[in-house]
Amino acid sequence: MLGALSRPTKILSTKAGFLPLALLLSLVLPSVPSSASAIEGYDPPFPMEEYKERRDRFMEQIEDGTAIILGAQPRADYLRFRQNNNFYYLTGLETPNSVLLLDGTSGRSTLYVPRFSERDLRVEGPQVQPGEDAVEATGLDSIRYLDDLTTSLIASTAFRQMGGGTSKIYISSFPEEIPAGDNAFMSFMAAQVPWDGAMTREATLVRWLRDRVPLVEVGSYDAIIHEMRRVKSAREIESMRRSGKLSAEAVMEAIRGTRPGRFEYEISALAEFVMKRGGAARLAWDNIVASGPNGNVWHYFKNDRKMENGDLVLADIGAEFDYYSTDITRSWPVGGRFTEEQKKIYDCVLEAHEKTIAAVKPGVTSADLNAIAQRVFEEHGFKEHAAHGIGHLIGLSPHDVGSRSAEFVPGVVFNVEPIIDIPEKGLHIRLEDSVLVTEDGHEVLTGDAPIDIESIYALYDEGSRHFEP
Ligand SMILES: [Mn+2]
Repeated sequence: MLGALSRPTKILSTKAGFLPLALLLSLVLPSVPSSASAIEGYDPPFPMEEYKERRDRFMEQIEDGTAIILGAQPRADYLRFRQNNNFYYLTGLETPNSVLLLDGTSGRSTLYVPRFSERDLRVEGPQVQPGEDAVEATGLDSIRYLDDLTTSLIASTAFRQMGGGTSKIYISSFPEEIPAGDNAFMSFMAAQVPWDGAMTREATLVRWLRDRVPLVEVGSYDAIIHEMRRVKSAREIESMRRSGKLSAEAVMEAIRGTRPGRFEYEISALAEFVMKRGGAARLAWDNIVASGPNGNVWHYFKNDRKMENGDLVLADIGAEFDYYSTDITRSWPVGGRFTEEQKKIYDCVLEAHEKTIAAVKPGVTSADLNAIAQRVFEEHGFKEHAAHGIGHLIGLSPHDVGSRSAEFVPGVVFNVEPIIDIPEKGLHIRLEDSVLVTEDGHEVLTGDAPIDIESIYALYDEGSRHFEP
C-alpha cells in the first residue's frame, strides 16, 4: 500500500524538477526557425557533432582505406525497425537499407539511401532523402541514392589502383557484431546444417567487388569500432544511466508483484510496463523470469510457469533507451522469505557481487574481477556450482563488443553477474548490475534496486498495486 502511494509521487517530483528549467530555456532562447538538426526522418538521440567526431576518429584509423558500413534491412515481421549498431553509432540514422561510405583519404562521409515512393513515405513515415537540408542536418558530406553506390565503389577502388595507389576496403567481419563467444556458438550451430550457411551481406559484397576489381584489398574495421564503442562518451553514459534507472525500477516492481500462484508472465508484463511507461523504446532482450527449476535454464524465455511457495524466482531484464541497454538481475523467494539453504547461497552470491563491484576501477580487467568472485565461491564451498565467467561488456548491444581482456578505462561499462547454479536441487541465484568505470572507481548504473535481503523482503511486503490484494 505504501509503495503504491510513494511511486507516483516520485515520478511527479522528478518532472517538477525539470519543468522550471525547460520553461526558463523557452523564455531565454530566441525562437530559432527549426533548422540544423530538424528534418523529417532524422531524429538521433545526440547532436550531430557527436556522430561527426566519431566518424572523424574512425577515418583517422583506416588511413587511406575506404570503409563500407551496411545499415540494417527493413523488417518483414512488423516489429519496430532497429538500425545496425555500428551504422547507428556512426550516423544516428534509422533509414532502412542505407549504406555509409567513409573515405579515409579525403575524410569524407557519404550516405547512400534507397529511393522511397510517395506511397512508402506515407505508409512507413518520413525518411532521409538526398538534399541540402539533409546534408546540413546530419553533418554528412554528401547524401546520394543507393543506385549510385556501385559506381562510387568502383571509383574508389579500380581508379585508385590505376593511379598506382592502394585500394583497401574495410568491411565488418562480424556483421551482427556478435561478441566472440556468442559468435563461436552460433557458428557451431550453423555448421551442423551446412546448406543453411548463407553468406553474410558483407561477404557477398566482397565477392561482387572482387569480380570487378580483382586486386582489391579487403580488411575488417571491427577492431577499430569495437574499441571506440567499448569506451562510452558522456552522452552515451547519460543514456545508459536512464536505462539503468528504468531497469532497476522494473525489477523492484517485479519483486513487489510476486506471490505464490501467480505466473512468471505476469511478472514479466509488470516489468515491461514499468520500462516502457518510463520511455524505453524496447526491451533490451525478451524478459527472463525464471522460477523454480527454470532458473537453471540460463536464457529461459517461456515465462509460463505458475510460481509456487518455496521457489526462488529471478528476473534478468533490461530497458533499451536511445539504443543503449543496461542489464540487471535480482533473485528472490516466491513466498517472500528465503529458506536457510537458499539464504546460504544468496549470501555467498551477494558477497561475490559486492566484492567484485568494489574492485571496479581503471586498470582492472574482467579476469581480476573473476578471480575475486571465484575466491568467494571457494571460501563458501560453492566452487563447483559457480559460473566460470564474471560478466560482459554492455552498451548498444546487451553483450557488447570490445576486448574482453583489455584493462578498464573510464567510460567502460561492465556487467557483473556472479551465479551459483545447482540443477540437481533446482536452485539458481544470479545477482547482476551494470557498472560504469569512472576516473576514481565506479558507478552502479542499475544501483537503485536494492540487493540486501532485508530490503528485498521490504519490497516484497509492499506488494504491487497492479494486482488485487
Ligand atoms: Mn548479463
